[in-house]
Amino acid sequence: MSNNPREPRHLDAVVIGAGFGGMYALHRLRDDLGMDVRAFEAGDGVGGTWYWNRYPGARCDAESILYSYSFDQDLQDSWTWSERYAAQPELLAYAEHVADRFDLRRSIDFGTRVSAAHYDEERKLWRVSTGTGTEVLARYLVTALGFLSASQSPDIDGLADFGGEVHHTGHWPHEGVDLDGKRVAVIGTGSSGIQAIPEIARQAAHLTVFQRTPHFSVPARNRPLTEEEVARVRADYPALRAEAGENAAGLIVAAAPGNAADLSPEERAAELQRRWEAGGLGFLSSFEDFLMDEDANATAAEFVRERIQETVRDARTAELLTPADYPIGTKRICLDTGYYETYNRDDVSLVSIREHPIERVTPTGVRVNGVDHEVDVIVLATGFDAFTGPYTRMDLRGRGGRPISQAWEEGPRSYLGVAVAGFPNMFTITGPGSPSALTNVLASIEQHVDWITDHIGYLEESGMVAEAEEAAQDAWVDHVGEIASYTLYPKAGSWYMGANVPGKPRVFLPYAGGLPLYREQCDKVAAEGYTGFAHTPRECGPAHDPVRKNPNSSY
Ligand code: FAD
Ligand code: NA7
Repeated sequence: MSNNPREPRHLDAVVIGAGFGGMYALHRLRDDLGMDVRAFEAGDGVGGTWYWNRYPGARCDAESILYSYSFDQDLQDSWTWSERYAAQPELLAYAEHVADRFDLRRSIDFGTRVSAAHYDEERKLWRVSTGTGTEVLARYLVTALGFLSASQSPDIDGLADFGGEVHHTGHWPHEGVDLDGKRVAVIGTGSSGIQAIPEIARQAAHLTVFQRTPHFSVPARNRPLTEEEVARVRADYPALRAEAGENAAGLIVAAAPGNAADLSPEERAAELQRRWEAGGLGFLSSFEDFLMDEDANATAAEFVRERIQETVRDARTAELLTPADYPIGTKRICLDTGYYETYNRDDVSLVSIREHPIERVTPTGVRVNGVDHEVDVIVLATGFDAFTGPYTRMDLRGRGGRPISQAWEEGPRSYLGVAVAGFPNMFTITGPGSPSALTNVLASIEQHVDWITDHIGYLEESGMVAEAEEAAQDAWVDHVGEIASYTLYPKAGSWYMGANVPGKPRVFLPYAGGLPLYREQCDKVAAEGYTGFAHTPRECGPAHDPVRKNPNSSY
């Protein structure tokens, strides 16, 4: 450590974010590698997504028994999920339980947003600055920023001058919002809107939904887990995790009976009906080629369209709610509880803003096509600047002071979704080019963090600095694009494609090859000595701390 009093504190590693990704990274680096690690978290608590997204109806749509950590058997055995899909308070309580159990909070600065992280090329250290004035130096920068943490608010004239309350689902007030007897507008009908709308309708005097694009939604069929189910899961947990580990999405779903064309029309209908009744993301596995073949996909899309028409009584509303111009599943499929039924209520109206976008927000409401819809509260369920937003909103600079926004000008570039050329010793959890968004994200997080921890352990032992090579990165970006091109995903204007953010390059952001294939490739890279990474000597001088095996250190 330097004797210079103005020299910032030296750490081995900085983790940014204390969601499920950052919490696990902190635990592995601090407690398994014995590194001096500090995590910085903008929120005042752990949990990330489940700390911020407290809107009515917020819950996971990967089943809780799998949407949870698997790395610690005792943790697994000590937690009992109450429902098939846990609601936000239970997910947050789980994150807090994990933080307590592994004593994570002592290594986290809460309420501390990282404003800048610059790589000091000469010293081979990351200089990290926060909004609270802290500055530290660290050998490793581990970004656990979340790929859905940068909320996206629409640029609508007059919104700032609205006289009532405006809340984004991704920043829901912790004390809740009293919607009783209020006239409420919800703008946006993606997963968050579709979860919130039935709940808000129950509370509000009147709900007006402003819809730009109808999304496909499948019943969640959420329910409490029975004691027998919990006991069965507990007895079989390792086997269940192993089974999920072989699934492309890290989930347990019944295998598809084949490609759609292999089945008769009756068999196709029966398969879709069975999965519709079972509820959940397994609907996407009705056919092996569900997300690859237009005809297969169209069969499933038509099935859902029929269910919408059947459920929604008003013909015009049903028509507006029926997606028509993109394949099902290529915008993130939504799971709902009574979403379509909600439009049968007299106190709920739907306004399409497809042909006539919102003209402006007035002090008392929302104007569309010359009609003023008077409301007291506006809920923005308008999503996130996915994957890249959390990076580009921070002053993140690699070698030569190059900002990440410049490196990613034409779309993000990464090697394996965990490293970026020009950003040595920076490791990204669920970064662009990783499977994350197309999987049970907890499974992806565990894979990423374990792989990154192994790599950092290797660098510590060998005294090296790692940087993704441009050629390896180019090949990975091509591979991500090629795999996406075999699917129907690029056919929708989705956040997977960056299409929800004006001016954002249209690039398919996650890796669509599935978690097992991804894991295989990462393992191969590691087994072969981290191919695709340039490893250069750290040349540790007096100003560069060697690893201090001090798991208890904090400052
Ligand atoms: P996050 O939970 O997003 O945590 C990132 C943290 O980093 C945040 O707390 C943020 O405050 C912090 N941060 C970001 N930038 C900075 C900075 N500059 N300085 C300091 N702190 C910073 N995934 C599933 O698999 N299944 C689901 O059912 C599911 N449902 C979801 C529902 C919603 C409404 C949303 C928004 C996401 C959902 N996801 C789901 C995805 C979810 O984001 C991941 O499952 C997971 O929680 C991500 O964990 P994370 O730690 O990577 O990121
Ligand atoms: P999504 O899925 O991006 O949905 C956002 C919704 O908001 C969607 O219907 C958008 O319409 C709509 N939107 C976005 N911007 C505007 C503007 N400017 N005007 C009108 N409507 C707009 O975000 P969610 O929060 O629902 O879900 C994100 C993920 O979190 C989800 O996939 C799960 O993985 C969890 P569009 O479809 O773009 O026309």
